[in-house]
Amino acid sequence: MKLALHWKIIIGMILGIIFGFIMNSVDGGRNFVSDWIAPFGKIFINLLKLIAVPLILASLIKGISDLKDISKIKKMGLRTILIYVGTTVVAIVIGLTIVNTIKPGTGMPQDTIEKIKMKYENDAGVSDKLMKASAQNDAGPLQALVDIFPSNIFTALGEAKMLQVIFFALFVGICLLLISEKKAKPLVDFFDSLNEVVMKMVDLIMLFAPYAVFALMANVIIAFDDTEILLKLLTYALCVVFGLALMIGFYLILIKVYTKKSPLWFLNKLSPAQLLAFSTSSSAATLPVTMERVEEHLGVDKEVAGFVLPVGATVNMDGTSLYQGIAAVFIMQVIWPEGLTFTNQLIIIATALLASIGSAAVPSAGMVMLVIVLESIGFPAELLPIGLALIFAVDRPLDMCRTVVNVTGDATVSMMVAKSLGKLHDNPKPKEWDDNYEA
Ligand code: DAS
Repeated sequence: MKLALHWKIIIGMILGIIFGFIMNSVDGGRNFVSDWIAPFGKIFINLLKLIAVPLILASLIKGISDLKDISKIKKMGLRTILIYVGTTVVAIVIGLTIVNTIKPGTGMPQDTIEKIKMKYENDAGVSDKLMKASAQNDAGPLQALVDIFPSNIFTALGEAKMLQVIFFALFVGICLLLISEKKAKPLVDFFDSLNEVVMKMVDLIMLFAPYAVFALMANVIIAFDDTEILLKLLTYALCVVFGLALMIGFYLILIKVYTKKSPLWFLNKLSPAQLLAFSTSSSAATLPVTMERVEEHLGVDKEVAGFVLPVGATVNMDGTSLYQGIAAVFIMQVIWPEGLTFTNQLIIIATALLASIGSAAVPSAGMVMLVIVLESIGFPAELLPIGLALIFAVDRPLDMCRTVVNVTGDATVSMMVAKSLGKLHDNPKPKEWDDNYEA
C-alpha cells in the first residue's frame, strides 16, 4: 500500500515524539539522541538549505523571462507586497485581541515569576537573543533597504542572503526581457534546466523526510526539561496557538472566496511543506518544498511562485507577527502593566509588522525581533532579560507552530496573486515520477 508523503512524515513525527519522551526517561537517553539521532535532522535541513538559493535563482529568472511583459512584473510585485502587508496586520490585530481579552499574564503568582527568572534570566539562549537584537538596533533606519542590494553576488549566494538573491534574480530576469530573444535563449534555457534539476533534488531529499522528521522531533522533545514551568505558561501558549489557528482559518477563507478552490484540497496539497515547517521551525529550510508543492501540486505558475514564495519566506511572517503581538502584551501584563496603553498597542502593530519583515526565516528569529518590538514602546531595558525569560521555555514549540502559519500564509498569497494574474492552473499534474506524492 503506497502511503502519501504527508502520512509518512506524520508517522515519522509521532514516532519521533514518542522516542523523545522515552529517551527523556532513561539514563543517557538525551545524550544518545543529541549524539546519534539529531545529526540526521541537521543533515536534512542542510540539504534543504543547500538547494534553496539555486532554486530561487533558477525559478525566478526563468519565471520572469517567461512573463514576456515587464508591466506584469510590476503588477505582481505590488499585489504581493500589498496582500502581504494586509495579512500581517490582520495577524497582529488577531493576536492583540486575544491577549487583551484572555489576559494570560495578569495575576501570575510572584513565586512563579521568581522561579522562571532564576532558571532562564541568565540562560545563554536569552542573552544570545538580546545580543542579536542589539546588533539589529545598531543599524541605521534604512539599513534593511541597503541590505537588499548586494555588492558581490557570490557572497550573497554563499551566505544565502535571500533578499539580495531575489534582487539579483529579478535584475537578471528583467534584463533578459530587454535583450534580443536570440541572445537571451542560452541563459533562459540554462536556468530552465537548472530549475528542473533542483526540483528533482527536492523530490530526492523528500524521500528522506520521514526519517529526518523523526530525528528532528526526538531532538525537540529532549529539550523539554521543566514541565512545571511549561504548565504555568500554558494559558499564554494556548493564546498563541488559538490565534495561529484563527489565522489558518482566515487563509482558508481567502482560498475559498478568492481562488474558488477547496480549502481541504489546499491543505492536503500543502501539508508536506507545513509538516516540514513544523519539524524544522525554519521557513527558509522549508522553502524548496513549499515551492515544489505550490508549483506542482497547487498549480501556481513558476514565475509567480518563484517570486512570491522567496519574498514571503523572507519578509512575510504572519505567524511571527501574531506571536509578537501576544508575547509583547503578555510580558507587559506580567512585569510592566503600566505600559499597557492603547497607544503602545498601536505602536506594537507597526513595529511587529516591520519586525516580521526584518526577521530571518530561521528558528526563534521571531524572539529576537520581539526585543525590537518591546524597545519600541519604551519597555525598560533592565526588564528585558526577565521578559524574554518568561516566554523562553515554550518558545520552541510555539516557533514550530508559527512557522507553519508563515509558510501557509506565503502559499495562500502566491495562489491569490497567481489567480489575479491568470496564472493559477486547475488540476495541476505533479511529474509522473512523484510517486511519493499523492496525485
Ligand atoms: N522560525 C521562523 C521562521 O522560519 C519564525 C519565527 O521565529 O517566528 O518562519
